[in-house]
Amino acid sequence: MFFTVLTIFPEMFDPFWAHGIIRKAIEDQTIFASATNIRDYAEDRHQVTDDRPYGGGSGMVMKPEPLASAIRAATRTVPEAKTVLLTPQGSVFDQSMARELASFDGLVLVCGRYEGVDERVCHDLIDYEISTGDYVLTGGELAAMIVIDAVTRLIPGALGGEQAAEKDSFANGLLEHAHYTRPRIFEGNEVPEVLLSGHHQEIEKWRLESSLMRTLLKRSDLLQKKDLDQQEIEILKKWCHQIEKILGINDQRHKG
Ligand code: 4GY
Repeated sequence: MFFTVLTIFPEMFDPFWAHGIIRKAIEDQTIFASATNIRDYAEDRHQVTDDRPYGGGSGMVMKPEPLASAIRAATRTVPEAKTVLLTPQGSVFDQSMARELASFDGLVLVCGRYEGVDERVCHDLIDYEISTGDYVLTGGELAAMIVIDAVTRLIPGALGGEQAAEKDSFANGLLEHAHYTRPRIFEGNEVPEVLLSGHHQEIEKWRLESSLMRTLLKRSDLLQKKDLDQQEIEILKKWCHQIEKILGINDQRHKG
């Protein structure tokens, strides 16, 4: 996978490329990553990348010519690459979008600054407009890092064998189960007994219940979207039954 970032602050990416899974993926040539300064494509003596908005108003707009030249240069280098603009106006980024982007040979990530990007560049040269969430950043750089990070860990070989991407949160549409490590008792709180038992089947069942419970309590929207399998349905029905029993007992009490 080739990542080409277009930005007026390429140095922001130096520490990002230099740590953890991203660094390892670059070293192993699982990904190829670069950040190019849009300013390098400005033709004027002062290498200006912004201009005043037509129609007036405060703030500046990203000029179309340097940005268009930078995008065309990047796609010439990786002709199969898709172009992505990071903007609050885009489709909200999620794990399924990360999977789709991971299937391409290259991504050109365009980071806007100022008040926005000239609409004609967006329209003619951008394949995907993506938002990482409903908030406004000062530029697209942090959002581009989020997309690169989430996509990289889905590329075969980027994660060590132990931490496969298929096993983790969202791979199955559920939140991750709770995690514990030593010590067995921390500030009076014990690790669930079953995790110390060595019964692998029991542990897997506990983890599925933990996943389902956390998803139900914290993100019931995910549970509504999910195609539940038979085992998951059984667990939810068991809880439902237990809750109905408790409510039944409570009803009896009130009748006296
Ligand atoms: N949210 N998701 C986001 C953003 C900043 C002005 C265009 C977001 O992706 N990007 O807030 N970007 C703006 C700043 C130019 C990008």
